[in-house]
Amino acid sequence: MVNISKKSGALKIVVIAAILLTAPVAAGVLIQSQNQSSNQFIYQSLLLGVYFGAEPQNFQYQVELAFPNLVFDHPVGIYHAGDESNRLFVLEQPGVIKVFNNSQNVTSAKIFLDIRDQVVYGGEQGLLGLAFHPNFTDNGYFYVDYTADDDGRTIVARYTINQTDPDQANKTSEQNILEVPQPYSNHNGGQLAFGPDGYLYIALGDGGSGGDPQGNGQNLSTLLGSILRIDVDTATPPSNYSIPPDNPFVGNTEGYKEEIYAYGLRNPWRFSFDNVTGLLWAGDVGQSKWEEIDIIKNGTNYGWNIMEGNHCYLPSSGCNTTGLEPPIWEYGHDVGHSVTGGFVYRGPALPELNGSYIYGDFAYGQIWALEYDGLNPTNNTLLVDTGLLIASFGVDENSELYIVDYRGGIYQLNYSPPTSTEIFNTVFVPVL
Ligand SMILES: [Ca+2]
Ligand SMILES: [Ca+2]
Repeated sequence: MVNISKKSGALKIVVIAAILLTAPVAAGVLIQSQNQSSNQFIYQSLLLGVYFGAEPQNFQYQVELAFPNLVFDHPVGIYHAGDESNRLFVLEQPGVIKVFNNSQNVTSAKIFLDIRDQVVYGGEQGLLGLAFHPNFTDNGYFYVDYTADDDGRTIVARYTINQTDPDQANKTSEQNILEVPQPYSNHNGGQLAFGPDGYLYIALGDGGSGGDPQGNGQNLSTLLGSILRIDVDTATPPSNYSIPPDNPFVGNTEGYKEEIYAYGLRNPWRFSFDNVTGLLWAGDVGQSKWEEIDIIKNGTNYGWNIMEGNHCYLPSSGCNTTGLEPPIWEYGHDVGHSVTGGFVYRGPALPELNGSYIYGDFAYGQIWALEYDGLNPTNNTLLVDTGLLIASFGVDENSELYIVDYRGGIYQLNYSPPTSTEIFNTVFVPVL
């Protein structure tokens, strides 16, 4: 936290001058862009405006352990089942799903599924994704994405809940939906989610190594480097799924994979649907310079490995960008090293973040709020620099947001009003 009262005399004069010059403008812009008018928010914006020239950081947010008694083994995801049971499910990368009641004072989590004997774990391999069927309450189906222990291929499989114990999955119920050979151990994607259309979306990275040596990102004849969309409620034998009729390459004669929904992706690490707009948001991890946020649309090419973010990658200059969709936001490796896609915030606890896309950096631990509507200038705000290894974000049945720290804890964002000291410094310093 930067506090004006801690600054040296000379710097203090500069800061005060900056305050006098920029505070009203900055505050006005922020208020307009947020379209909010509560006294609290105006006041928060004034604080932001005051500090805009000195420290571009919203110091009022912090993270705290959401379930202080629970520690997980390399967690990479948190989910709810959509069954109004108020349970949360945490994905442990070695191959375990834990379940617990969504209560701050919960003291233990149960093992919901343990497939460690089928999963190869380490680096970017392991149990990487979980999605509950939209009709889970009726059919007990859920889907996982993991790296197989025998050859490192990606498996997307369906499991069924134990009929007599809702906190137990039936391990022998596994039905493989999709298997994808992996040429290298990294860039496996892994996110699964059902869209508002009822179809299952699956993230696959470019296969791995560095720089996409096989050119999988731009190759429509491989499932790698893509977000897939399949219909798991209708099977077209021998597949255990069918192709949605409006998938972009349905019925093509070029040998393109009909499962592909969007492509040109390097390693989409966490995507999510905004449950208000239905938009699909993804973080795509960069190669060596640029991390990016994309809004994923049907049939669209996100550029890898021709481009990394908004920049030519191969070739390194003068690349042909025709037909390539740029990210809606990017940041360089001077800021962070590995984006973790999050969620458009729709929870009740932090209404000032409603509609902002909350995402982070795995390596450096920042959490940002990105405001994007395709019309107005995109606004990216650092909420908090956590020091966590942000493996994932997740939401509960109330759309409240959680942050998964790879070292074991589940965190949530909270907001603390400015202290009286901050009020004094912020409001009265300019008139001294
Ligand atoms: Ca791989
Ligand atoms: Ca891209």
